[in-house]
Amino acid sequence: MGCLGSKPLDNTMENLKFIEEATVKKSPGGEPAFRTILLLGAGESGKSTIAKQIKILYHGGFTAAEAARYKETIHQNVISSIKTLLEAAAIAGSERELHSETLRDHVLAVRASNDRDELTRELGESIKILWGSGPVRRAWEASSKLQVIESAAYFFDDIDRLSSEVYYPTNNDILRSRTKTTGINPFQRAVFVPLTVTVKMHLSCFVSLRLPQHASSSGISELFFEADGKKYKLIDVGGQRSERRKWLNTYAVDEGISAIIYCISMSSFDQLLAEDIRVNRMEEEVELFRQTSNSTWFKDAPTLLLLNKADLFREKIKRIDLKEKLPHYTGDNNFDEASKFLIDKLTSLKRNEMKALVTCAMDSEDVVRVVKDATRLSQANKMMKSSGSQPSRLA
Ligand SMILES: Nc1nc2c(ncn2[C@@H]2O[C@H](COP(=O)(O)OP(=O)(O)OP(=O)(O)O)[C@@H](O)[C@H]2O)c(=O)[nH]1
Ligand SMILES: [Mg+2]
Repeated sequence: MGCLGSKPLDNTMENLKFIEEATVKKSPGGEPAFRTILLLGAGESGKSTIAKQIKILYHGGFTAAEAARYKETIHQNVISSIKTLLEAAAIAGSERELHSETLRDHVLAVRASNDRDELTRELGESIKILWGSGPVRRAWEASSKLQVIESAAYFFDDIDRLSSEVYYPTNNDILRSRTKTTGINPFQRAVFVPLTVTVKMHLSCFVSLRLPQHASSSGISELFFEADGKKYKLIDVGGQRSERRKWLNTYAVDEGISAIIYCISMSSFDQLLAEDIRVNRMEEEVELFRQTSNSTWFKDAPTLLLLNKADLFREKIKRIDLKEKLPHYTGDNNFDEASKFLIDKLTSLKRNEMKALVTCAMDSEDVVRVVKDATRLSQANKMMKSSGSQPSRLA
């Protein structure tokens, strides 16, 4: 059962019922039966994590099949992270230490493993020993220069549990897992064709298309939920450069976009962009926000800006001097002062209605606030565009 007095909607059958009801109820020119909220932001800013939290809050969590797929993802995250750290340690000159008697066999075991392998007890033991070693710790401390997921330490610290034969991912593990979102499946839009019979006739086809595919994409790209008696569709897109041109496809949905939840990672100020390691992540995020929120297509949608990963930011500023990394920042390494600086800077870049929140996507209370504000913005939006003309390019 979902919380907040909401109606739980399973991803498949219940979602289809929801769509069918909404489609039937919609009258031409009338109030739409549900409103669409779009999640935007650069890669790894936390969009899918917000969507997962909403699924936990409003659908009551994940099914056993979904959890099994997340288990694979988590194992892949762990193996690829330790391999990246080992490579970095070797490049940083720790190869001799890695060949020491205590580490050698464990290094070999990890290097011989494949990202898609199962995380066995033995491999888990090797990772545990390596995670406690000097070369890997030093590589982790310099990890903002690497492409390693920020949840890696959380996973390594709990490696015994994760590599156990009876391991079953908790909601927290699932929230920490990482898969890049790729694309919006064009078939998903076909569901909105007002032919309920189509939905019925091709039920199995639609069900399979809408199932999360954790192995190849993030899992949730569309999620339906009901809050305060109103229905919403949440669209989660991929944020990496190659994915952004697909953002405009979201305009082809029937109802138009009633609000945007825009994620920016606060902890990205010292990180390098996965797509181009010459670029600072936060600079990319700020410029992308400026462009997107003033583009012809998105500028009128009320925006809830999330300064996300506040927990990581809070930890990071204990050891990294913000003045050195954050252009134009002259204040102290103080959380409130730095957050205000970022909010002011980002708010000044958007001309139309927006509200900013500092969030940690791991924190369900924060996500409850996000839903409250986003649905309020969505309901207050009287300017919803209906689809029809599809834009060609992001300005
Ligand atoms: N500690 C912490 N980790 C977070 C937070 N938000 C997201 N993450 C983690 O950051 C990683 C990336 O998050 P995603 O939600 O996959 O990012 P995304 O914006 O969907 O990325 P793309 O799909 O590539 O566009 C995941 O491992 C999350 O667990 C947060 O507020 N705090
Ligand atoms: Mg994603």
